[in-house]
Amino acid sequence: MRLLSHAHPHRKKLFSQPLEDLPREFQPLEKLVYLTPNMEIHICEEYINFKHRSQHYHTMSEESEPQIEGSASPRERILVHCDLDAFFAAVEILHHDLDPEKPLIIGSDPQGGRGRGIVSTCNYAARAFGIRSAMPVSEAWRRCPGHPFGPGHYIRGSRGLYSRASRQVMQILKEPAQHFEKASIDEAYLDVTEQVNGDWDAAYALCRTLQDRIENEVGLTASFGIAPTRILAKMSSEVNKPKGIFRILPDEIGDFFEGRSLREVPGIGPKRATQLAEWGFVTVDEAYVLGELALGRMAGERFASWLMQVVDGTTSSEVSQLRSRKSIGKERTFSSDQTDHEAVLEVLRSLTDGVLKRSKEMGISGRLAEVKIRYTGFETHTHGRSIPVAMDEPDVFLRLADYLFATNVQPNRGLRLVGFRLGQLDMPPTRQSMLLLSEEE
Ligand code: DCP
Ligand code: MG
Repeated sequence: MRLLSHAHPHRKKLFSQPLEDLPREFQPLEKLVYLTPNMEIHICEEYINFKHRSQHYHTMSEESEPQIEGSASPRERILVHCDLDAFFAAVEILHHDLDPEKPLIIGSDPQGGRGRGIVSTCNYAARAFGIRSAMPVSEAWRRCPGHPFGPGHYIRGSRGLYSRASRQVMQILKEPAQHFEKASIDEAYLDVTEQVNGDWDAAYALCRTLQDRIENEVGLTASFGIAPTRILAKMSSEVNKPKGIFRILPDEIGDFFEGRSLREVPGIGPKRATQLAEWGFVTVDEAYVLGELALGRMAGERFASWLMQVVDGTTSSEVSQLRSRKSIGKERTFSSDQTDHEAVLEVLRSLTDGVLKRSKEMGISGRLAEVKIRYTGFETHTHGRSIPVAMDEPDVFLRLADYLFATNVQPNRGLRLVGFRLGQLDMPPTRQSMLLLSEEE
């Protein structure tokens, strides 16, 4: 069965989707529409709860331009997704000069099979035993026990090593890309349309060069996906793993989804996939040919609309550090708990100043000021306030930090940590190319 794209050159579509339904990764961040611009907000860890948040966001898909054969049209982007192979395990193998042919499992202590934690990742030799990320480490041990019962080598892992390797790789990746976005410790999106002049073959060659550089300069192998949208690029980088490159040209999207399991689409979790399978849909094309209306009746309009867009290749192709970065923050833990709140406020001011300097360098502004206070005994509170429009004025945020601290700090309590975070970030599109990668502190 051949899939025909629903996309029409002049089709305009209003796409409405509740935020919670899609993974953060695929939410068009900058297009959130809030009912009340200056609402009170409550923040708990990274989860932001808006009192009066609109349930939906709306995005218009653009009218597409007529295409020039063999090259990307002005609006059609060439995106690259890079994902390192068995990342933590590969770094450990490199660092400890281990044999890559022997099964290596990174995760919590297996305690001879009684450990209660999970596996972070494992190398491909361990995957041959059926071991996977997020599997209970006791299950991993059952499949491939460690010394002296079996060949498994279990390591707890060291974040510092992974961060360092990640930084080296990201440095290589961001060099050629006008738009670069680190999406996690081992993956990044690049928009290379301009660099390769809209030429998909040149994009392939560029990925090969980057792959070689990462291997030669850092010692790690990476896989690349090249496609017109983020979600397609991400799916492509999985196809030829490890050390693979896979490309989906705009007119190959339908073929790509033929016979491909719905479960492989990022954003379709086990629950949704099981539900769809119960209705008889296991592959993407089976669900797609139903059409938006019929699928919507069963699985919900929003899901149906989104799936159609994934297959039509009309989901987001925006690459911007703002998509992955939710805030810029700095915090300080005191070597001994502080009772002098004036002194702590001074530290908070300097942290706030540092955050605003950083945001200015990055060309980013923000709408949300958040102060974090941790008391003796680890009790932690965060207090936030938003302003109507995004700004990068240090004075505004210094005043907000002062206010939030003064009105919320509990008198006579020892303070263990103080921090400031700028959230609800915004960045004019023209500044995006100036954005430099920087790690969260
Ligand atoms: N990770 C983790 N816990 C998980 C999943 C991943 O700690 N449940 C860590 C370990 C991985 C790293 O994140 O090395 C990157 O995740 P990936 O999903 O990209 O997995 P890998 O890079 O290990 O393997 P692959 O070759 O499939 O990309
Ligand atoms: Mg990976």
